[in-house]
Amino acid sequence: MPSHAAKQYRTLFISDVHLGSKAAKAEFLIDFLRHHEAETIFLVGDIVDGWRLRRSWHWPQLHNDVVQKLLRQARKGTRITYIAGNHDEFLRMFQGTHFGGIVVADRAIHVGADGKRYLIIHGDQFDTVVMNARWLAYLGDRAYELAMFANRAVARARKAMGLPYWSLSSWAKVKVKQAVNFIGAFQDVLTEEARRSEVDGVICGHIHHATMESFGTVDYINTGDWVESCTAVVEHFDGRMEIIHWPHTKSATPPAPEVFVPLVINGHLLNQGKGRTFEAA
Ligand SMILES: [Mn+2]
Repeated sequence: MPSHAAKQYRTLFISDVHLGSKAAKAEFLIDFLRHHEAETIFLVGDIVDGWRLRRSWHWPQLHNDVVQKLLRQARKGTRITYIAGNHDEFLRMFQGTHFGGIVVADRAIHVGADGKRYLIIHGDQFDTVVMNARWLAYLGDRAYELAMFANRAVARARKAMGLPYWSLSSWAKVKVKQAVNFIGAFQDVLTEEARRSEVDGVICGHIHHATMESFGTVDYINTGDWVESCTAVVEHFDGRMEIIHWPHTKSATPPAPEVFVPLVINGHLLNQGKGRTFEAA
């Protein structure tokens, strides 16, 4: 049923929902989709978290509702392209196929209303650690837990020996700095790929960091995520791109207790969770 409340856009770009993980803010995304409709939707990867699903099955009705809402929009004529990410890379086997009107692809070119051409890609393809040593990413979670555990033990030992407290914050600062450097490196490589593809911009996800920047002649746009920040990118009918930060509305019932999904790439923790709790494997 078309909603009167929905704002109309030319295109919506959404990524990193991680359905199948407890951290997915499915309810907020459904609310967002209720308020934002478009002729074309690009799902820019990691919509379904196959890694989490393999480790522990978590598929509540709300996650189904997201899928159903998208399928319904496809039936109503919205063009939907599902770009595979690293967490839903099983889809890469189905490139070019359709399911329920949704086209699966590894990458796509989108032509904006203003004629600008964008490469749409998740972005993990350029992360050699994720591609070649997937176990390192798994290990990343555990390594972080271990580091925190070790820090507490060290703090206790130092206290017992009458030594001043060694703060984790300096260590954390270095980590954050590395994460910022990583974001820069990610932007560089994606921007370079856009240049190679002879397009005017790149729209990607993967690092859960929504931003819109210009690097020389190339626009770098990251859609963010629906695990923590609840962000999406919209294209207006004149081709203007905009990041929408969807507020966690009061009408929505409180989300399930926050489960922090650490995003570890190249050994760097990229996202800083609020409730730092870890899901049992
Ligand atoms: Mn990803």
